[in-house]
Order: sequence, then structure tokens, then C-alpha cells
Amino acid sequence: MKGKIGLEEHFAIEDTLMDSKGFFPDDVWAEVKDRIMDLHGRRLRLMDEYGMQMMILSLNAPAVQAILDPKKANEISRKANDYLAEQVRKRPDRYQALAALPLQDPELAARELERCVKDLGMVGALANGFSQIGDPNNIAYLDEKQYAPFWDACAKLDVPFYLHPRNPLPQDSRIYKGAEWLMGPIWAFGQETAVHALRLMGSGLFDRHPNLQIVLGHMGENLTFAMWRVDNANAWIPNRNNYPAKKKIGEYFQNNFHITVSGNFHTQALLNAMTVIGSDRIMFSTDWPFENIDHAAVWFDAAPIGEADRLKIGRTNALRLFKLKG
Ligand code: GRE
Ligand code: ZN
Repeated sequence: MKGKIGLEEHFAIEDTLMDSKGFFPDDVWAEVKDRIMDLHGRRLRLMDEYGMQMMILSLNAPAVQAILDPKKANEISRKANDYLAEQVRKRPDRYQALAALPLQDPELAARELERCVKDLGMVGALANGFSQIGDPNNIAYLDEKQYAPFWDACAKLDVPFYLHPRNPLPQDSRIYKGAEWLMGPIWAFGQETAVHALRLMGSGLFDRHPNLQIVLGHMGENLTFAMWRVDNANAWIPNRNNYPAKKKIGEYFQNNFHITVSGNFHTQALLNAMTVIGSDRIMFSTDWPFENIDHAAVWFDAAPIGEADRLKIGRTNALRLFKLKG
């Protein structure tokens, strides 16, 4: 299919580049490093070759979310966002941008989001899970009450927010002790991000902001498969689940979330997602440079789904959600 749009597509600046190194063996890192720093060379050639019209770009992980000093986090956010906006201005037909945000300080994050959307023309934001604040072990999740003004700003600007993975901190990773291969994209990313998303769903955030839209990668971080049980575990016990939100968790998933197929190029998973969240809320993405554009595109173009769904998932859902001209 021609004209595909991807929205989990990363770049780095020198200040954040090394955050991605630890996920790869040295010989592979040389390749990933070349891929992530490039914007106007091989990336565009591969997009052309595999029918990707556009990438909505975002900074690598955990990057800003792991900068302990809120002022420094703000400074690096601004630097990355200014650089990204400058690159997008060179090829607005091929690139759009998601803002990096210093969520260590909700007020600064709201201000930076507003600057990125209003002044730099960005179409949304992407954050890498929880933020570390001041002390490496002091972390904040986005459902916590100090984020209420940030979400007010995000809802007012009417832009989607991509909740991207990061690894849990060492003290929260004891379940992986002796099995460190499970960290990162193999399992821990998805586990961490799914819990974060569920926290948002149960928090009441979407009762306050019913139109707010969160995007999850990796075919929904396994939530499409798990969602029924979230609302129905031990359903015979009255008031089993007490949480601040008013509705069933699955209703928020259905109304306030979109997912992308980034790094999860698997037909059975896609078909499950289409039956659970529906083809209006699924979007193509590759997760370049950490996954391969050809793997994503060759799989997606041949996936056994109807052509109307392929067009929605490959392109038009993203055009609509991010209000792109196309
Ligand atoms: C990602 O951005 O999804 C990612 C990383 C590092 C390794 C693998 C991966 O940031 O998918
Ligand atoms: Zn990613």
C-alpha cells in the first residue's frame, strides 16, 4: 500500500543518543546509531521503497523522562523540539512531529506542549512512561493528581498523547532478576506501559476529559487481549474493582485510546485488536530505527484484512487523529 503513515518513528539528538545504546550489542549499535541520527538520507529512501509517505517523529527513550533536574529536562526538551521542528520544516510533506515534554514539572510540560503545538506546528506529544524527578528513585506516573493541569492543557490544545515505553527502575524489576533478557521490548516495556495505561483509565482523567486521546504502541501493549478480564475478573464478587473513574475500564480503552502496530507485525495480534478496539483505532507504525521498515511494511501490505481496513489503519486514521492535510 502506498501513502502509509507511521507515528512511532524515532530520532535522537547528541544529548539523548546514548539512552538507546544499552538495548543493543555493540555491533548492532553502530547500525542503530546511523539509523537514528539520519533524517534525510536512508530513512527517506526506505520510506519511498516501502510506501510510507510520512513519519510523525519523536525523540528516543527514555531521554527527557530520565533527566532528574526539571530545568535541565525542560532545556533538553526545548533543544530536541527546536531541532525536530527545523527538520520537519525541510520536508513537511514527509515528516510531522510529536513534542518531547519535561513532565518532571507539569507546569513546564504544559507550557512546552503549548509552544510546540502553537508555535512549532507539532501535532501531539510523546512521553516515555514515568518521569524521574530530583532523585533517581523518585518517580511520577501520569495519573497522579499533580498532572491535572497538564492534562487540562493537553485536552484544550486537542492533541493526542503517545504513551511510549521505558524500562521499570531496578527496584521495580526484581521479577526479572536472573532473567534480564525479559527487559526492554521483549516483555518489560509492554508490562510497564500497560500498567501505566490502566492507571490512566481508572483515574477519572477521561471523565474530566472525554475527548482526550492516548496512543499506545506495540499493538496496544497486550491490552487488547487482556481488557475483558480487567473488567470481569471475579465478576460474581460485588464492587470488586474500586477506582476513581466512573465507567468500566474497557470503555475508556474503547473511547480514549488508539493503538499502533509498531514492532508487533503479527497477523493474529492485529485480528484480535480489530475485533476488540476496532479498525478505526489502529494505526500503522514501524518503530524505526529499532525495528525495520521493510518488516513492518511487507507484513502490513499483505496482511489478510479488507482493503477498507488497510486504508484506515495504514493512513486515514492517522490523518484524522492528527488533523493532517495528507
Ligand atoms: C522503542 O522505542 O520502542 C525501543 C527502544 C529501545 C529498544 C527497542 C525498542 O527505545 O523497540
Ligand atoms: Zn518506540
